[in-house]
Order: sequence, then structure tokens, then C-alpha cells
Amino acid sequence: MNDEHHLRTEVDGSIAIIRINRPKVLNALNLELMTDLADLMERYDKDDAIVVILLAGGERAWAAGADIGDMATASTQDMRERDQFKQWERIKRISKPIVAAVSGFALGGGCELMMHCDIIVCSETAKIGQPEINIGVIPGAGGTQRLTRAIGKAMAMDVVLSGRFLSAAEAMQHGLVSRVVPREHWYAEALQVAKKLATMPPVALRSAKASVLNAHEAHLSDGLVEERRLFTDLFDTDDQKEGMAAFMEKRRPSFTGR
Ligand code: CO8
Repeated sequence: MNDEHHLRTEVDGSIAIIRINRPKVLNALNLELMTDLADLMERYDKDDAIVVILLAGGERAWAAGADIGDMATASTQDMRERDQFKQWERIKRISKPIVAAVSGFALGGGCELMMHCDIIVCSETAKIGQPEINIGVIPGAGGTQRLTRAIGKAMAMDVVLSGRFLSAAEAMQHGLVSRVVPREHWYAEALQVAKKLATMPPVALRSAKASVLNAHEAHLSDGLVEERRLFTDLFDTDDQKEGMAAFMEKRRPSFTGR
């Protein structure tokens, strides 16, 4: 396995395997990691020898969200200038199927990254959610849009407004993930799915992916533009500063509604 610090890569036949590797921060997604991930995925997308991409997290965390330390003191203008969304757009445009191997926490940007994948294999241990509300913001990489399409308005409101985590069983029941497997099989099962896809006709696979996404995403673009504006504007509120500072200082936040 090729160790590219926060991302590890391996090629197994026509499967490109990428593992997110920041275990000390529960695979929090910083800008550098997201840029490298988009670079890698685009490289594999163009490589005729690759048919399917397998994206895995670690056993304790698939990814516990965007890196809060990177954003805690940022203003709305800072967030606009960083334009991190372009990395997510690049991943959204990957034409080959992406299988997700999910175990442990898939939260915030981690849940959003999971929802960018096409077949989601998840351990019974998974805890999935969009807890941004707890730190004074809202999902910013498609969470309010894709989650609502996946699990419906009632459940999405519950998850996004209360910040509660879904168990793997709930995620399965509401159509958010493709398969739930015993904890010891999460990676092996995802690899099996990737191997199965690797036997499929690559052009048809890409067409199938594009077509399902088309059904899923009609009108999504407008929603994403609006979600981004709302997410970014929150960086000028006191509650975002307080929420993120409290997280960093390991104390309860005190929100003022400003
Ligand atoms: N960012 C940075 N560090 C993190 C993050 C994170 N998202 N999550 C966990 N960590 C760090 C902790 O600070 C801790 O570090 P240290 O050991 O140095 O103190 C380490 O990981 C282990 O975490 P905990 O000690 O907190 O472990 P617990 O088992 O007690 O709790 C939780 C695990 C419940 C997952 C908890 O860590 C948590 O609540 N994490 C934050 C989850 C969260 O709020 N995620 C949303 C982040 S905001 C977001 O994702 C917006 C997406 C926008 C995307 C678009 C960007 C442009």
C-alpha cells in the first residue's frame, strides 16, 4: 500500500483503493486532504486500467467531518476565498463507480463524502449524522440536499436540526446506505462489492451511475448554491465562533442567537 500521508492508495486489479488515514482526528477532512482526494480520484477516473474506486475510512471513523480546527476562526469572507467547494464538485463529477467502506463515525462532511459515493457498505457500528448544528453552522457540502433526497424530509429534519446520529440499522431502514454487515466484515464486504463491479462492463457502469444520479439530482444544483450561501454566511455569526471554540476547548457552547 502506497502511503500518501493522509491518504493511502493501492491498486488491486482494476480496483483503485483509497483509504483516509488521519486516525488521530477521526479522519477529519481538511482542505489538503480533500484536494489530494479529488486529484487521486480524477487520476483514477482517467486511467483505463481502473474500473471502480473503493474509498475506505478507518475502523473507528470513516470521517468525523470537516476539520473544525481549520474553520473555527474563519469569517464568511475567509470561507468564500478558500472556495473549498470546488474539491467536492470535482468528486461529484467522477464518472466511475465509487464504493464506500464505512465503519464508525460518518459525520458532517464525512456523511456528505459518504453520500458522494455510489454503493455504501457500512459496518453495524456506524454512527451517521450531520451534527453541524451543535457547532453553530449547517451542512455545507450537500448534506441538506442529498440527505433529504435519500431519507426524506421528516428524517432529514430530525437529523439536521437535532444533530442526532443514526445507527447503521436506521440508516439502512431509511435508504441512506446500501448494505449493513457485521463489524468484522465491513472492509471485506466492500472489497467484494468492488470486485463484483470490476467484472462489469466499464462503459455501462459509468452510464448506469450517470443515469441513477440524474434521477437523484434533478434540481440539486439550485439547492447546493443556496446551501453554500447559507453555510458560508454563518461564519459571520457569534454562535459559529462560540460553537467551534467550545468544541476546541472541550466545553459546552453558550449560544446567543447572534
Ligand atoms: N475536526 C477536527 N478534529 C476532530 C473532529 C473534527 N471534525 N472530530 C474529532 N476530532 C478530534 C478531536 O478534537 C480529538 O482530538 P484530540 O485527541 O486532539 O483531543 C480526536 O479527534 C478524537 O475525538 P474525541 O476525543 O472528541 O472522540 P469521542 O469519541 O469523544 O467523540 C465524536 C467522537 C462524537 C465524533 C466527536 O469527536 C465529535 O463530535 N466530532 C465533531 C463532529 C462534528 O461536529 N462534525 C461536523 C464538523 S463541521 C462539518 O463537517 C462541515 C462540513 C462542511 C463541508 C464543506 C467545507 C467547505
